Amino acid sequence: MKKLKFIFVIALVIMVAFSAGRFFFPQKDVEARSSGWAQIADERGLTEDDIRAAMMTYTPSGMLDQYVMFASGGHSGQVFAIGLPSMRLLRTIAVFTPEPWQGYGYGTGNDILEGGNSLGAEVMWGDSHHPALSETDGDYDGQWLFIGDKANGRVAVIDLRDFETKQIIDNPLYFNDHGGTFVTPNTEYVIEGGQYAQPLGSEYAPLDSYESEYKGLITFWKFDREAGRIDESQSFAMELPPYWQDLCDAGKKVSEGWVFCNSINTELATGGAGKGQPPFEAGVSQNTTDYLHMINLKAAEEVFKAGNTVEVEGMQVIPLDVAVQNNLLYFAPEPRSPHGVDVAPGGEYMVVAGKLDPHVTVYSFQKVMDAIAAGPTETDVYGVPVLSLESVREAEVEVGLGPLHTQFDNQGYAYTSLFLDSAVARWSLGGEGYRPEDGWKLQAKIPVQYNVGHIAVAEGDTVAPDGAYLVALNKWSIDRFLSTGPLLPQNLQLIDISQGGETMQVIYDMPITAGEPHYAQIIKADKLQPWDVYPEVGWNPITQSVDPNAVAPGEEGVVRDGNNVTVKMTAIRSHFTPEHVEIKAGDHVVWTITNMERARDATHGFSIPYYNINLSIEPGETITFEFDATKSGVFSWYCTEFCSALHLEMMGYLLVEP
Ligand code: K7E
Ligand code: CUA
Repeated sequence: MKKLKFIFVIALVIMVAFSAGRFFFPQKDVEARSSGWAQIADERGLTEDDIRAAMMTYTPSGMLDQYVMFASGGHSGQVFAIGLPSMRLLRTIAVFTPEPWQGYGYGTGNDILEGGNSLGAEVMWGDSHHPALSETDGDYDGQWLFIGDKANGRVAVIDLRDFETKQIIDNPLYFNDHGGTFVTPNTEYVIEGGQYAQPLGSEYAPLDSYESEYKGLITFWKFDREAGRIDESQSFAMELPPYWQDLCDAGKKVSEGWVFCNSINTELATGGAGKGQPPFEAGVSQNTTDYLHMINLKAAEEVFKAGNTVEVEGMQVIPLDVAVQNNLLYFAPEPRSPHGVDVAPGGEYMVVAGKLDPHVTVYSFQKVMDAIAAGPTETDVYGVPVLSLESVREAEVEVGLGPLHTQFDNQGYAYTSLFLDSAVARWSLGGEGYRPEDGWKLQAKIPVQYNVGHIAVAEGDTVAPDGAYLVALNKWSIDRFLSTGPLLPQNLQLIDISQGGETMQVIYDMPITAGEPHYAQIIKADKLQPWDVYPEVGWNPITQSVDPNAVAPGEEGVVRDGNNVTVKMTAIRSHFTPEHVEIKAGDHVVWTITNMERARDATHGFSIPYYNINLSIEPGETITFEFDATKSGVFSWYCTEFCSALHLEMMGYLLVEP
């Protein structure tokens, strides 16, 4: 049936092309061209599905993509901006790791990277995990992007006007995180859930004191939109039992004001294989259920504002007993070793998938509220009230092996990644406003290659998902690409989910040579309004305003004050002014360069050997860098971007006299 339909469509396309061609061109040309398509398909062994996939993704030169996907760069520490449906990599956004092309960390970006020093120690990489686009009324607004660093417990803020990182915040309480970042529906807070329990701050405590001295954690970073920065003074954390809080999601619409996190290791396992203890992987998986955490953020904010906190390493922390007394925290059992919790578009349902359970479990927010009102009758060992699973469960849907993460579309379907099956399951939400006619039921499954972790649907975690496309972020690619030795690329697969029912099709495989891709979010391209060039000449991208030290034409030169030398320089095709900078060994140099260009894409680079200076100065941008002239000699600088025909001549000499 599908085949017939396809042949019909192709025939129609050829007929239309043919008759149009007859009108415009001599008949012979059209015949040659139409037979050319079929011949190419034949020669390359392309199936009908392949041709359909090509037609859906092929993006001719000059045609722009419909969506932008912001994908975590894993332990590259960066974020990738990828166009959909072409799957073309548009930009690497430098975040936790220096990035040479953008000059990030080689004269610029250093302050931002240093802001992320971990308790004062220099950390020059990150394991970027979950990107979160800023939201207004639960919908992406295209203004800001946040991402967490699991390896070092940090959070970064990216401005989508110039796709550049503006802030890295180190959580002084914890050395790692996983449940970050997620935002509340109006981006009041950036949520950073913890992961591996530890004593708060940099304290030491032996593992046999785990139950009392090790703590779980969630941090609510207050985002100041006006300043474009996280405001640490308005941020707070909440102590949790030392389970391993894993992934979080903010409530939305009916559940706005609440935050949900899954957890593992309610067993309180501390490892110790070889010392008579079960190894971690067994110790952490003994219980048949762990605890879904439900946090009343609105009420927690009140407790924080009332000063009912303790200070640890400069952070305000709501202690666990205060959280319990103030009804800020509730638990409900969740099936074995869950990985994440995802809130449905209307906020009525929270979906949890247990890695060791073939079902997804759907919790009803209304039932949670009812169970809380009825008064929980049980607590966990730390005194946190536990709601019974029966009282809050809405549905259970068998989806397959190793279910992990869930996303939603605009047709009332949910999609869950199946790690062990290497597949994505589509299932219907049986609730009102979704697909009550279908009930809570598995609808279709599509194999992916291979070992899928997160999935991302276009705007699939907002209050108004687009559907259309799903990207599977696969950890293994095995046989999908030419071999690159024992280390293979990861595989992002684009899936067409527009047709509903049982139909889904993989339409593109994108190898990505950075691992491992964790989460991604996909935003409609027209919601992004990046600048073409910086708004005014002399712009400082850190302050997003004109820099008082910007250099105007005619102001260039070298000024000495004792051992302090100030260099003021302009750059415009194909010339740096001044061309010579003559200083003395031992000088401290503060050097400002303003790119005078107003033309789009007219970026100049700037590099000084030995001193590790390497800049990218975009049109209108002003950059200031400093160094101590510790070595005398002759250092030629040059523009590293091939900006014009006379680009090779865009150079100069730094002469450091002994
Ligand atoms: Cu890899 Cu969200 Cu850290 Cu799941 S995460 S797969
Ligand atoms: Cu400027 Cu090359």
